[in-house]
Amino acid sequence: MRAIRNAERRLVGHALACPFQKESRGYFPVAIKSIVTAAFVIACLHAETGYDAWLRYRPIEGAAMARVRAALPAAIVALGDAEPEVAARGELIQGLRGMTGRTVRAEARIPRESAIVLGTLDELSRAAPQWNLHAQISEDAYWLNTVMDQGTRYIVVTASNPRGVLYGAFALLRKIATAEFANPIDERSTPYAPIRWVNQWDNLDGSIERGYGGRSIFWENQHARADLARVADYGRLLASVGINGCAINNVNANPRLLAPETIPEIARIAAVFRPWGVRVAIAVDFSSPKVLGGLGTFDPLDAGVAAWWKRKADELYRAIPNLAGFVLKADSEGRAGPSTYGRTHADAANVVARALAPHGGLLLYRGFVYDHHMDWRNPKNDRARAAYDNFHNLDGQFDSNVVIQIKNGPIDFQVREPASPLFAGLEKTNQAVELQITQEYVGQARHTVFLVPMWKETLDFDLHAGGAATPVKALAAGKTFHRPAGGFVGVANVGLDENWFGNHLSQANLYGFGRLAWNPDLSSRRIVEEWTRLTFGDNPKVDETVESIQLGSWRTYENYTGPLGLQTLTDITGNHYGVNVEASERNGWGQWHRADEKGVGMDRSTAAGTGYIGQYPPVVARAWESLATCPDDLLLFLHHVPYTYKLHNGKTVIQYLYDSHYQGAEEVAQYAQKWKTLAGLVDERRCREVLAQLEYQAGQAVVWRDAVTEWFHRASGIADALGRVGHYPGRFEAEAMRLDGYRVRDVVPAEDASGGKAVACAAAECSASLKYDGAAGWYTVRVQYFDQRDGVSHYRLRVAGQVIDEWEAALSLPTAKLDSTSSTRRVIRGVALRPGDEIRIEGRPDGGEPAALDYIEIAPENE
Ligand code: GCW
Repeated sequence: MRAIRNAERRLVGHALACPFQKESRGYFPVAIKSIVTAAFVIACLHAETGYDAWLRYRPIEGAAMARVRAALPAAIVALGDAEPEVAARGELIQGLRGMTGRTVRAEARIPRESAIVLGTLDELSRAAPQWNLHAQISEDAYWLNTVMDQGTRYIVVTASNPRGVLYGAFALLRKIATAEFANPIDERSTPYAPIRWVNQWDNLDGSIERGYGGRSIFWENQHARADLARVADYGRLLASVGINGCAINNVNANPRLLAPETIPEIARIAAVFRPWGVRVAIAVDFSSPKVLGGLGTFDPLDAGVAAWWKRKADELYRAIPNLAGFVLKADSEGRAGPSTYGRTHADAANVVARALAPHGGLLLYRGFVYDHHMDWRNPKNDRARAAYDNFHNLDGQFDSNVVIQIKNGPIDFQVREPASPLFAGLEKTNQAVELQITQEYVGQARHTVFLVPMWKETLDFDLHAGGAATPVKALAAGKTFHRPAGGFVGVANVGLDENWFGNHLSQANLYGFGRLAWNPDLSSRRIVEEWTRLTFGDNPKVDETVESIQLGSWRTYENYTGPLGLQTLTDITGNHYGVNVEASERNGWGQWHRADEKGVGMDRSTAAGTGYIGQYPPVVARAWESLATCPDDLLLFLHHVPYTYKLHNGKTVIQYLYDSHYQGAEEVAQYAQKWKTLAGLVDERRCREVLAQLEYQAGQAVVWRDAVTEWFHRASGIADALGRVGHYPGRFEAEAMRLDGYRVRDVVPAEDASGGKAVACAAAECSASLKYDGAAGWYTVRVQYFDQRDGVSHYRLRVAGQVIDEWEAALSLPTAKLDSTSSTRRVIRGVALRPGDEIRIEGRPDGGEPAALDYIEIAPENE
């Protein structure tokens, strides 16, 4: 019932937002008003904000519509009253209405007419024993089946449990939306792993650690939000791709989460998720028995501590009987852990897991444990070793409801890392792979980076554990060593932004995560094709364009941010967003790339390096130990080589670094160009917003390109064979312009600004100008300026006195400094210039933001 109400609320919501709605009231007599209104309600779904993501249910087109209408029964029945089944019925009614314009009739029992029948196998064998539907269907799997009964045709959606029925309903809707619906149908689908969770790093104050799509949908001012409508809609999105668990608070957990007064609030969230088959999990703080419970200790071997965890788990399960379990980050990045008492991770995990076990709860214990105060001077130190070193020796000591949650790579969600060796290092312990959907190190919400191809490289990577073929996906899912639990965890961090992520194209990562967790054998292309059709419709030009952008976007991002296994060359001690090549060096965080004047890369070999490569099974270790067989993509992650070292592709390392950065920046420029050709084919708002995002990204890619290539040029002293690095035709540095009120400032690090300098306005209004002395013609003018978060400066471009463009620096980028993060580009096309014209930028500061400028670039119109 609640599901149906939700569906109605969504429709009404759209209707209210519809600009045509008002007109319909005025023009039509009452009798036909409701018909007209219904039609407009459907039309109103066209006003797209991105909120519906891939569940838009837009009318299907052409022949497919005729086919679906012909096959579609007029009735639907849900045999059970479990919430997911009721939700499934509501979703089908809503989805079919959107896609076919027809509202199927909800029946209380199987009618004597053709119908869609939803129910578990048990319910079906009671309601329709004559159908003889028997099958071995595992938990959450579904079976879509056409049954003929005395000449009447039924489309049956069944499963062993109500959640499976819901997944079947979503699968049926997806098939219809992607024109893959066949009648009759007989299809079974089984999820690859039981754990298909997302984690949200939401804090109780409503902020989200590494969240780029707005504030928390769960929490506000230390409490669960009063209005949890967004949680219900999130549950629906999760269910549509088969995700069955969600940890609703930050792994850097606030002990208050376990306070008696918070528990009813968790229960409220759990109830909102329940119709969607999403079980709530919570992240807990390991010192809770002491800091919350008032015990003198949180020693995992203390009997009082064990009793405390038990009492707490009992209390939680009384309020939330379907709680999925806990997530625990211990002894990591300053979090409390067993090391305080000289205990092991197994001691810590087991004391908590034993409290959960009687209730069927799982403990997801994070493998992300490392020392962030490592001595960088010691060449043998290596953070990449940490997960394996910390957990491998404990294999076999964890209880059966403990799952070690292992990040895909050994460091931390970098643009490229090898698969963590720990996946092969645990044979008698459950494990799950942790992937990051929120784009912390991959452009946050401002760069389009489709991560499925990256995840697939890890999931499909054969670690040769125990000598056999063992892809990471099989190890993580518990298939290789026949573990009782295992699977996939994605750090999602959706927020209150209308489109959930702050970037429409980023939604594909949540979709892709869910689809991979259900079936990691799906190809990246298949996933992106589904997502694109569902999200943007089935115009071939739109689909082809979106798919090609998405499929290439990870490699493109890698090309301009850190190729050859360098990791993302970002500000690793700061916002993890802008470029800062040296930020990883000379500190204890251990994300070192060891670039100096002679060479670059971490020597992780067994022979001379940190020995990390030796953590892999012999087949992998042998291949990576030798430069001859080490893949180029991981070279600098695994070896230190001179800049002149030749890659397998014949280029030197340094030339490859230059080339890839130029290529990456050029590729993003192409994305923006391609997107422009979709004008009129994609709804206006999303079209505009994606274009703005891609154009911004194109500018940022140039910032990255210039900073990284300049840095390596300076370090290596080796020129770019193509003469691009350090030479920028048509570029005029602001510091070399005639300045009125602007003061020259050094930018740190120097490569974050062209020429290492910028100008900042030290008055109420300032200007920087130059006399143009090139040929007359039409030009594109690019203004590189700084958009900090602490103000909204105003800029104006004048040519020969005439105002050509005006804009505001209002992006709220994550920095208050003049650096690569705030460096932003304004592109002004179609500017007529003659020799002698004055080009003048006027800046008006605001708040802490000094309307700073880096340079302008004048390029022939078509470049
Ligand atoms: O990547 C780091 C992030 C932290 C995060 C941590 C983790 C939640 O920068 O913000 O903390 O990983 O995964 O625990």
